[in-house]
Amino acid sequence: MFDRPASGTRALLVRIDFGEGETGSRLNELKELAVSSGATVLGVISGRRAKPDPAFFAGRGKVDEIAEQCRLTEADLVFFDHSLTGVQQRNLEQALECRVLDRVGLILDIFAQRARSAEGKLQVELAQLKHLSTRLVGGWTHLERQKGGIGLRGGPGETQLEVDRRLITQRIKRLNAQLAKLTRTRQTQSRTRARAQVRTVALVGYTNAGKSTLFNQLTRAQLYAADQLFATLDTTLRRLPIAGAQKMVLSDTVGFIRDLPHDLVVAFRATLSEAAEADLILHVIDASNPQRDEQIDAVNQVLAEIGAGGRPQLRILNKIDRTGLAPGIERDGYGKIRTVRLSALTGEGCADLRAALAEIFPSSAEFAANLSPNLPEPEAQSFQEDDSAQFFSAPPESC
Ligand SMILES: Nc1nc2c(ncn2[C@@H]2O[C@H](COP(=O)(O)OP(=O)(O)OP(=O)(O)O)[C@@H](O)[C@H]2O)c(=O)[nH]1
Ligand SMILES: [Mg+2]
Repeated sequence: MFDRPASGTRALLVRIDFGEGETGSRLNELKELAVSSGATVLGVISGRRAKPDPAFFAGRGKVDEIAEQCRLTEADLVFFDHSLTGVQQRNLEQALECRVLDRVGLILDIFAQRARSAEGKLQVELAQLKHLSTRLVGGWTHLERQKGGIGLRGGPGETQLEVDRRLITQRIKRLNAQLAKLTRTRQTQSRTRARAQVRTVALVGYTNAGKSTLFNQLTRAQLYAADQLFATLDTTLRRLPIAGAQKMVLSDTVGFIRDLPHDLVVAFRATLSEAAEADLILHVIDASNPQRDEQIDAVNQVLAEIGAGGRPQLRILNKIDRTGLAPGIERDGYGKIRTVRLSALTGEGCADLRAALAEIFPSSAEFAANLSPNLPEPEAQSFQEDDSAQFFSAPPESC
């Protein structure tokens, strides 16, 4: 049903500059996205325009150039690093005689390939359907209008478009109901953790920043970490034992990206709730990436969107082994810890992060006074080891 590039798809990439200035790193990211989806990149076509053409997005000359390149390279697919309307996508497919996918479609495709858990799969399908429902336009053969009688609603008089819309709406409803069930389970688990006075620490960051590598380094887990975008999709929780600190669980989750499709953020709200409700967010930053400031902004924007903008945040400047930065803790003018510089890969600076966490969540009385006044006070109920043990598995000891 969905427009998925098969692995080995031969793709051309298109990026038009609408006056954003630098396009080099954006093009690199587009290439990484395309490769992460399993495509082979044949070439990149860039251009410049004042504003998108309503019918073809690019100008007529540029469309001809892309069509020519499609013929020469025998491409099967053209990725546009932009949002295309349904009409633009259809017109481009007709003009280029080639499949066309936009940035949202591409990200959704990668998510669809990576989803493993039942919840992840439901969330991706929901986002795909919402995306699809906004793009149903006539003109694609499978969506051709059928002849229907005036005034007839439903049944044989329905147009194919209406049938498609109705089916999609029904499926969205069903998916929402299934997801709501899973969300309730997640809420029960998180209430149990709160009752057990377990602090929740969430790893959050731009895709490929090194969250899973840091998770593995801290918990001795063996999560999949790879030099590709969106290696992680499902949330994983694990106990994070640190001497002198309160009981903590650490969560690793999906990475963020610039212009993350809103439907995807909404669909992933349940997964992202670990971050939204965390006592502390560890914002992992790839310090070696020249785009790190833009990436920090993109992450903060998504955090705000999921209601986590106000959560206490500690910045982790990761990959210092590539930058020449020294490991260590940075404090603000009041002595509060703001940043930890480390390398999740080599382990340098990880002891500083442990020390920082022990300082922020000391096992003795004053909870989190060092970081933020808006941390919730722990509830009075006692900790039930057996209750919470089912939600995370403990590594042998802290590393
Ligand atoms: N040099 C260096 N590479 C690192 C470091 N931390 C992570 N990496 C590499 O960066 C790549 C991405 O790491 P991941 O841990 O998968 O990143 P992630 O943030 O979980 O990425 P997604 O799950 O895709 O969002 C991998 O190739 C890691 O080996 C580091 O401190 N130094
Ligand atoms: Mg990851």
